[in-house]
Amino acid sequence: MKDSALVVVDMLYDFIDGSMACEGADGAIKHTLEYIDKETAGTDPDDSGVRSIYPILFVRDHHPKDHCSFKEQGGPWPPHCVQGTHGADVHEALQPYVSEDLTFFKGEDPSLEQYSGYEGKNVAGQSLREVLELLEIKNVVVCGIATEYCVRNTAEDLLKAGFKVYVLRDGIAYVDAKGHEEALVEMEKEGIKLI
Ligand code: VGL
Ligand code: ZN
Repeated sequence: MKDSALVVVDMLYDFIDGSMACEGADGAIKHTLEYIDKETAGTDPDDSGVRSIYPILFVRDHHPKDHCSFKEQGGPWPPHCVQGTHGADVHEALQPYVSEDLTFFKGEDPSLEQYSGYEGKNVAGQSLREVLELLEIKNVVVCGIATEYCVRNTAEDLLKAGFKVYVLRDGIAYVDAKGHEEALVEMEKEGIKLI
């Protein structure tokens, strides 16, 4: 698709095989890699014959060690994605596609839960939203972890902002199977396309 970007949400070790290992994470990474390969090396799916330039943006949960979402602070989660730890790193299979300008950090404020990557910031202080606008993106494909939390919130914020939003059905992993299925149904109702 023309004017498209892929947003990879929280494909980070703590959500893959760490303190919050999610169901389906390995499969989601594999599918995402296949999708990237197809989109960057294959023919354009809208058949215009023109290969699109397809930016890949990464969202990273990036918490201080006393973040309010952690159990010790009264939050719902075990400590995860603590700044400077391996658990906060993007999976190595995706590293070749990572660039600093297109990496957006969220959850850095100790007193704020931030599931959506939409207002995540890169090192230059630009938000995901700003960069998508600068790149004149109209269609956003979202994949990542976890369906019910960061994927859903990011996809919904993008939809509200006027982007066409697609979620890679096989490129997502989840905390809870029922929550995952419910989130997919809700997202579809709202106008997010599952592809
Ligand atoms: C997430 C729970 C806590 C997510 C992040 O990436 O979905 N979930 N922090
Ligand atoms: Zn988090």
